[in-house]
Amino acid sequence: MQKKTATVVKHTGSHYLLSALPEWNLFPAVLRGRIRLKGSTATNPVAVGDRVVYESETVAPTLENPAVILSVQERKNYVIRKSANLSRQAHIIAANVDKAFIVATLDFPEVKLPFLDRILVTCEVYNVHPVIVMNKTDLFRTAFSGQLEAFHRIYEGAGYKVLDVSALTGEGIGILREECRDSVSLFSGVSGVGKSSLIKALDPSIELKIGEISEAHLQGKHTTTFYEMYPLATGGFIIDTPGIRGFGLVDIRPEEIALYFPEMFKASENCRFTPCTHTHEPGCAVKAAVEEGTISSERYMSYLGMLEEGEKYR
Ligand SMILES: Nc1nc2c(ncn2[C@@H]2O[C@H](COP(=O)(O)OP(=O)(O)OP(=O)(O)O)[C@@H](O)[C@H]2O)c(=O)[nH]1
Ligand SMILES: [Mg+2]
Ligand SMILES: [Zn+2]
Repeated sequence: MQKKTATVVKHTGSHYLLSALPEWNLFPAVLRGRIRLKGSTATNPVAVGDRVVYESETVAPTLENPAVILSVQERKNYVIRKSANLSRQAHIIAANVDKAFIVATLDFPEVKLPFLDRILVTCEVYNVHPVIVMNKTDLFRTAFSGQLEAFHRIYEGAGYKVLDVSALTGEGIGILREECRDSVSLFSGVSGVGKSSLIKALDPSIELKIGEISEAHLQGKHTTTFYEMYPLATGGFIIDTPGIRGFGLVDIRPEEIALYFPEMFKASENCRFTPCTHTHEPGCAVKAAVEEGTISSERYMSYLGMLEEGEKYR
């Protein structure tokens, strides 16, 4: 039997689908026995985006005679989340991604900045380049123009790229498509922001389910239930994900949190004390920047929230 490598493009619960990227030729595979990753508390040892070594009795494995995954190759990076803050178990969302598009909408569902900031911190911790995608601009261009501007000010001020797009009208889709070319990117965000709709807009030939927004709660209905990679006709691979519910931080100590707010990390060079928690210390350059308005108070509040929570759950 020959050993070969391929990338995991989907995990359905009972089996995995693999393809030898950049080729797109899917075949099923299973885990034989237990693959344990050293020091990992993850509930899933193998995630979408993982490169795995497998063996197969046939050239074209089938569900009756699937390939067998033997090991997972070292990851370039990965994105992980805890299901809840008190939970010890963590779930690897995806591995080996070049970019993460963090999709948000001003409303339907309303973006919660502390939640968005958690996702951004997680990207920074795991070395994944985040790009913020503000979807449904067709609804906000006029009605929410002040909020849209404020959002840009906060996140561009923090050093992030913010793309305004609409899966409905096609605004910004060409730019997003260029951003996806030549890379493996992850689409993340809460349910109902339009992750699947955007993927469909990027490549209408991709078959995926799109949900509705519940009238009662103005939230999504968790339509996408699996992590799945798709090839884009114009180049690049994208991973659609189920909407994130809770997002506990993993592997990060309270005193490290500020390192992952790029604008605070930069300003902290001028704090009088090292380490500085940027809360009560005299001569704190971060607090000074917040007062001057060069660091947004929203981002600072998110930071304080994470700090407090981090201390509570130690
Ligand atoms: N007005 C407007 N509606 C949109 C846009 N993009 C998506 N929607 C709608 O938002 C709803 C949710 O879209 P989905 O693509 O299923 O959202 P999702 O983020 O994939 O949601 P989950 O799979 O549940 O995580 C659907 O009713 C879409 O038609 C947009 O650009 N403008
Ligand atoms: Mg979806
Ligand atoms: Zn400080």
